[in-house]
Amino acid sequence: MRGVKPPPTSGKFITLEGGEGAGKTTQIKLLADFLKAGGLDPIITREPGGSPAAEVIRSLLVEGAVDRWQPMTEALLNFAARLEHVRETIEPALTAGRWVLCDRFADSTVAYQGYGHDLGRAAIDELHRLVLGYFQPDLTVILDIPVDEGLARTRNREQAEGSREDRYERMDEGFHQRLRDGFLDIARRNPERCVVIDAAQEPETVHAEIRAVVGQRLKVALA
Ligand code: Z5A
Repeated sequence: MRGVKPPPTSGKFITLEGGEGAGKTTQIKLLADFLKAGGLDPIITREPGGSPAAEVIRSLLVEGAVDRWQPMTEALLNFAARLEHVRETIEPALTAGRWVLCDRFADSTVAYQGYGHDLGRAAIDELHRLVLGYFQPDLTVILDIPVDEGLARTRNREQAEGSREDRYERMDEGFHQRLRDGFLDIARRNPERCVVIDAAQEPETVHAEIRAVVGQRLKVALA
């Protein structure tokens, strides 16, 4: 039987990042199931959102009536939601020794608002220091996929579900390419924290690579 032997420390904070259709939601569920089968009790959370106040901000940003925000307004709202999420959900879970698996975190603000909307990495890094100090995930998995493949996946999903493209999916290809380049640049600048995985592979292959990375980087015995 597959098993997980966590070290005798507090919980671990793992984030999954990537552009549209990279498969974060799919992979977070697979990873959570694997960790549960090994005896851990991880929580799955997401951004924007993940605490009651942060979900209110998400409803403005993702499902709200406003179709176009100033990029800095969007960055500020994402960090406001993030502060609530960290204080109310993530830190208490880590202190209680639980693992936290998060669908997007601060790297998404660097990629979307910093690179995609041209606010620049330095401005987002400054905001991060102001709001969260040096708080960062223990491990960030960046799911990398060519822009056209990721967008094709989200469009297929929308056709199957009968939903409409969201405002980010409607952005031009240049925006999505800046996102992809941005995530790869984040990984290059933070090699101790970030690992890039080829997300164009089969879901089970991607999952196996994530499991291996979690074992190696977080020094846990996974079998
Ligand atoms: N945003 C921001 O601008 N600034 C910030 O600071 C933060 C966020 C935190 C939140 O959207 C939006 O907020 C997001 C960034 C912005 N922009 N958008 N859009 P969201 O939470 O509603 O959704 P998302 O995070 O963008 O998720 P996604 O890209 O739509 O999907 P995903 O989670 O990466 O993928 P998935 O749902 O797992 O898979 C997508 C489809 O592909 C689905 O049909 C799967 O069955 C299929 N799939 C998954 N993996 C595979 C493989 N390996 N092969 C084939 N098919 C696959």
